[in-house]
Amino acid sequence: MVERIGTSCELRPFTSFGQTWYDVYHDRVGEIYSGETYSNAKYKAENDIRCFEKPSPCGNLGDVDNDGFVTQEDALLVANHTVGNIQLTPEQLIRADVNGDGIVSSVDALFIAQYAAGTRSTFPACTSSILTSINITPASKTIGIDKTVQLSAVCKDQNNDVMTCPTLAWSSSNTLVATVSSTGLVTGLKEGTASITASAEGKTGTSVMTVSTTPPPEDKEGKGINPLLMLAIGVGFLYVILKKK
Ligand SMILES: [Ca+2]
Ligand SMILES: [Ca+2]
Repeated sequence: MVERIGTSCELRPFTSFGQTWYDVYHDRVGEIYSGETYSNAKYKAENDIRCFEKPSPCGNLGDVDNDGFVTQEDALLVANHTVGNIQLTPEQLIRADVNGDGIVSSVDALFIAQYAAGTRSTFPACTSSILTSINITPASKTIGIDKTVQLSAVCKDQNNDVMTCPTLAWSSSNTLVATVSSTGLVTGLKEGTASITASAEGKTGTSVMTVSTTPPPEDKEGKGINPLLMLAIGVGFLYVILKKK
């Protein structure tokens, strides 16, 4: 069986001596001498070829060293961390917690090793959405004093898919200028600018509020009076006035 996993390796078959053989190319290093251990086997029999370097099943989870692939090197980093040989950075710790239990342990090292070896197809943490971004709309707005505007948030997960936002904490950078309620309703108080922030799970989104005594007119689309109607009313008035004379 020929096994090709991920996008970093390519098998190029050719026929020789009446049999199919394969060259193995790696997109980072070109042609490699490949077998299960990447050594001493430029031409391997079909049932020996494996190409086991592959990207993370979700986001960059498991890719502890952030080189684009989940390999045994990543598992080794986690293993060394759990026994105290090295200290992973906060970013590496996030990528290393592949079972999503909030701690980096030998279980994570095992799961990464299994994924890199092809005996595991995904990580437990991939199935749960991890908040990665909060986007607030409108991103900026000018409002009048004592006027309000309702902000809304769109949250996305590690796959850049929209997810249900966790409970957001709303805050204003200048509560003298504008306040914000727990549901994102902003009230202008005095002239100035305030950044309104929604945050959850270490992620934030912001919207810039400008409070002005002369805010731009509200969008009256759909509510405006048709000019032709205005004209008709004017003509009607004139008719009534003329008729009275
Ligand atoms: Ca890696
Ligand atoms: Ca873990």
